[in-house]
Amino acid sequence: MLPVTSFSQVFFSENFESGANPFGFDVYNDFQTNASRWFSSTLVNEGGDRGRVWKSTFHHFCNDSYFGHDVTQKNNWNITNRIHWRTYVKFGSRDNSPEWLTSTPVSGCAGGIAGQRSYELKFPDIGGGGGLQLGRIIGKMRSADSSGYYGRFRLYTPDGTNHDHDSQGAPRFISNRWYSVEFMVEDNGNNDTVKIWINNNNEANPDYSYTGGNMFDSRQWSTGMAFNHGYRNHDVSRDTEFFYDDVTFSNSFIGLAGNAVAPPAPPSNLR
Ligand SMILES: [Ca+2]
Ligand SMILES: [Ca+2]
Repeated sequence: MLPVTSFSQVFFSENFESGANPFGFDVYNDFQTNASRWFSSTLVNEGGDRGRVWKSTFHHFCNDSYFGHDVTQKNNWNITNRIHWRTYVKFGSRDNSPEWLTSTPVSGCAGGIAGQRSYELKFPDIGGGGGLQLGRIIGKMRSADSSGYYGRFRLYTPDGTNHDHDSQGAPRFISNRWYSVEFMVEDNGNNDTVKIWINNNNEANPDYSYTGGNMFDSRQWSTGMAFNHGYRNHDVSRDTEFFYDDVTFSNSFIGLAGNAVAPPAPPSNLR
């Protein structure tokens, strides 16, 4: 067993195995645009370690709306100076699929998203709304290059820094594979720390680690703060699929779900 402090607490956890939508969340954002041709979502059974998961399909059309599940911070969450967030994600259901294509403008789309053609999903968007914009911590699932075949996880901190999961050597995402994505934000005054783990159960060896500066202020993490799971501010040049499962927030390392065995590496013949 790993040692845990007496302050260790899982604030929220949902694996979609039982219950009904919105499951353990406070809110499920169906397409705000009320246009099913733009977006659809459903519960699907992946089997194996994942079981039931949430699947969203983004159709080739303009769309800039919330699409996922939200939860708000409760008054009994002992967040103190640290937040851990972990979720499993999968992009597409075929190998070698360009799930992260950037898009050419779509006729009729609002001009406001014209400058944001790169594939990007905000997942999660913590602290959005409610006047907490300045404290916003945003996870971004986005294109890693112009080919569309590779994705990355980028954590944006309120000081304006972008932390890319692959910038210290970790592999980028490919289609049709599950990835456990965990990050930690720890407020230590003017010497804050960000860590990111990808399919990684070793707390001491994150895939990305950075300490320095005043990146965020934990005094802004208070009851009612939003943990939004899913905002898309781009259109797509083809239909894309995004799956997620096992959403967990804690004030200590979460690691991999179940038996904590990392998933096998993709076959070497995949690009
Ligand atoms: Ca599940
Ligand atoms: Ca700070």
